[in-house]
Amino acid sequence: MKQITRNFSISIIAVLLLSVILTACSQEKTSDLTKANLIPKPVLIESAGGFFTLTEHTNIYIQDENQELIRIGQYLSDKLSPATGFKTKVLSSGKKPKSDYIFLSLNNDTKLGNEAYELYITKKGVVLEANKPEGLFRGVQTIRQLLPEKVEMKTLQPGPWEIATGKITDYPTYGYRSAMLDVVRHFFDVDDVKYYIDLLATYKINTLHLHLSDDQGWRIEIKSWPELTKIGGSTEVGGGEGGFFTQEQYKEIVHYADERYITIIPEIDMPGHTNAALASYAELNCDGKKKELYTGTDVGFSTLCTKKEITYQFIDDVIRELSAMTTGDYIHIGGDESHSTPIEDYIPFILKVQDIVESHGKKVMGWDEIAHTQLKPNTIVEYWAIKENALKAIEQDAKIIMAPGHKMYLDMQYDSTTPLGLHWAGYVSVKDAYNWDTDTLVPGITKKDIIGLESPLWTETITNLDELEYMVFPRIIGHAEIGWTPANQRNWDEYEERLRKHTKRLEAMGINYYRWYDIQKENETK
Ligand code: IFG
Repeated sequence: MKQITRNFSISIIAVLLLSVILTACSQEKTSDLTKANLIPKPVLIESAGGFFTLTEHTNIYIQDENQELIRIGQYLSDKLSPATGFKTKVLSSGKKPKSDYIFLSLNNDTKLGNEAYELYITKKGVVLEANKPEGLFRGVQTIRQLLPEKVEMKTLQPGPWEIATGKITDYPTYGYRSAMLDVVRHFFDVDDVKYYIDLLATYKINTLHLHLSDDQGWRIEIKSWPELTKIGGSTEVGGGEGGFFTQEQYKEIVHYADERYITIIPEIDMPGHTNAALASYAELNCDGKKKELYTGTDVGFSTLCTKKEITYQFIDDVIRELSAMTTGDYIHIGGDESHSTPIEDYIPFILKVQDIVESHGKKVMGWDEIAHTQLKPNTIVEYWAIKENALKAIEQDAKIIMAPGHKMYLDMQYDSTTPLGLHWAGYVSVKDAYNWDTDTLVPGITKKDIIGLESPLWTETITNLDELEYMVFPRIIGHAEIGWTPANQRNWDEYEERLRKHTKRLEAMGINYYRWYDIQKENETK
């Protein structure tokens, strides 16, 4: 008898213990939608104080046979199914049922722009409306964040899958919200780039600038100049095997990004940062001799031969082939750190390159140094280091992308103990990356001049996705909020609290993010 009693009491204790653990793990559940932990923070949230519960009976309904909406619905279903186990169907029924629905519809309401969306959540279901499919796709990221963090897990998790009821009206402050990935210093292959694109989409970032050529490598196949990848694509910083995208692979990346309403902007850096091209073709060098391949991390030592006609034939071929594969309007021509190109050669060179880009139906983007040249209309200048260059660009009515190294460069160390990265622009803490405003950072660069911001990750010291995640997260999440949420709705203390809670979602996504708060605790206890 005693044994049965003993077993019974053990099992009671086990059940109690399990229920305590489960309750502790379940994040604080609130029916107050305004308390939802959303990043970027939406413009307007109203709470209705109840819950909608997603179940295996919930389906996604769209208004008609719109292939884009079907694809967006399927994207959401695919994001939900691993953790919920639900096979949420996408049904083009034209109208929503009485309950158990996520309804996607276009409302042709142009007033808030192409990325705006409205979410109406009731106990019966969720309605997501937008002017354009792109807005629906941004709203889908919000739906993901309204569900418990564990929805991002790749393994089956217990429910319930509740979303607080209410209304969200949301739209971005800036139309250009971008990340830049340097696939040259260390090569990141197609799967790596797709993986990063998916993370960027989660935070409503809408552009990925790919840095495809530099001193250490040439990373895009150009059929009319095959040695560029055969020789120029054969190494990287540190002497590794490098790599490159075939034209098919580049098109695959562009398509994958387009399906997430992310525009790819390819960069061919010139006239500086060109050693890989100079090592691939003797005729591109002024002295007619190939350079040696370079696997170090110096900058500013290379230049195309601006005096030779073949240089412009080369550039024309490269831009022609690249433009044909690029769905976006812009080609980035670099133009940075051309310390080996005399300014009197640099200026006419950039002029000619702008004409070449335009002749292939694209517009020009460049680092801030290109402002030394007469800029074509619609040219966009990326402010990264020299504010005087940005001001020169504004004098020419060019638009500015804010990418100041001391705020936006994700290869900057967090502090002096960061094992990866550089610090020529200073240390960039999680707070430094967030706690500033684009429109007031540089006197003379004002809201009317700025079309958005960009978070560059240069990869001299970054060799794989784990290291990329460590340097990029969580700082890029703050950048995403700066690009989306109005400045008067942002402040560091409130954001940091939201970001700390958001780390559970980063962990559910398996992201190797930098745990800044531990450091802060250490500093606080010092
Ligand atoms: N500056 C160079 C990059 C890279 C970077 C590392 C620009 C525009 C320093 N140019 O940033 O090639 O080396 O932080």
